[in-house]
Amino acid sequence: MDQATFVKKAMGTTAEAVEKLLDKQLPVPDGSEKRVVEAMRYALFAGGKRLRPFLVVASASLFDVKKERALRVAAALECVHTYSLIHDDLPAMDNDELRRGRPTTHIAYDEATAILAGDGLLTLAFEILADEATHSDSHVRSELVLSLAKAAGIHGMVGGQMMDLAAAVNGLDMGEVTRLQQLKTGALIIYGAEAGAILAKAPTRPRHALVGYARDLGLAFQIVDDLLDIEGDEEELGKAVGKDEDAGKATFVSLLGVDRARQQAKLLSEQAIEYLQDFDDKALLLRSLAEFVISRRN
Ligand code: GRG
Repeated sequence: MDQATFVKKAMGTTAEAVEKLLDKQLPVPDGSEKRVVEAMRYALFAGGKRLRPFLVVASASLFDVKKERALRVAAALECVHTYSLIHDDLPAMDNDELRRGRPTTHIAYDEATAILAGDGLLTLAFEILADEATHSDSHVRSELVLSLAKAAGIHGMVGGQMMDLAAAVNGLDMGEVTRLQQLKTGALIIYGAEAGAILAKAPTRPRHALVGYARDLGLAFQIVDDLLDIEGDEEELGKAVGKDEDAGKATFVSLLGVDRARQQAKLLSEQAIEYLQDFDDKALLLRSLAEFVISRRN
């Protein structure tokens, strides 16, 4: 089996397990809250690569963490990611009508329900993490909660999104685009890789290695996202293309050009792999993921 098939298969297995868990966490109730839960499920079960959950499971597997624990953290992280997509697609933000190959949540439902569905997913994530089933040690649970709150919050994804909104007005240079992306997309990706180490109460050295790996992986992922916005296929991607250029946004590709951006993504992927040298064969999944991220078509 070649490496791309291997990693895609492993990602599929994780996606299935995470979806099964989320399905159990989110039964549709009878009362007036039924609509918001349906909207949450609509956004969650629309496919998606489940890259962030895979990072949690793959990083946890380095330390022989119990699979059920890793899957709960993976599910929580996917809830936060899906909330961010729902809110990002709203008319007040990116105003998108297509996501994961189908109408965005505010189109399929309505804006108020989409806002609530995002809020519901964000809070559900912390409910899952804080539950004893995630880890018997309350210090570990509290670290999982704290780190995710930081990654998703004002010094992470929300801060990055705010920078992005302001950037449409001010324009950005290379350093600023890097910082924006590290916050907006990078912070959750870093959390995914670090979560395995948190669950395992791993020492500083492997933990730092995972953070370094994920920082480079996140940037490579973002550069490829920028490239796909120019070269990708709307049907394959399941979302609109050409949005960055139309909005006059500074991206890695607008600043570096297509060829240098692609070279940079390759370099970052190789650099990410370098961080894994202490982990030997156990890190095969993470190494393959770094290669997959730069070859992906969606
Ligand atoms: C609304 C607080 C708030 C934040 C939104 C992540 C984000 C911030 C917006 C998403 C917009 C976007 C297209 C960002 C570029 C990279 C990215 C996060 C792409 C979507 O993630 P994938 O490719 O999506 O992992 P799937 O659908 O596969 O899960």
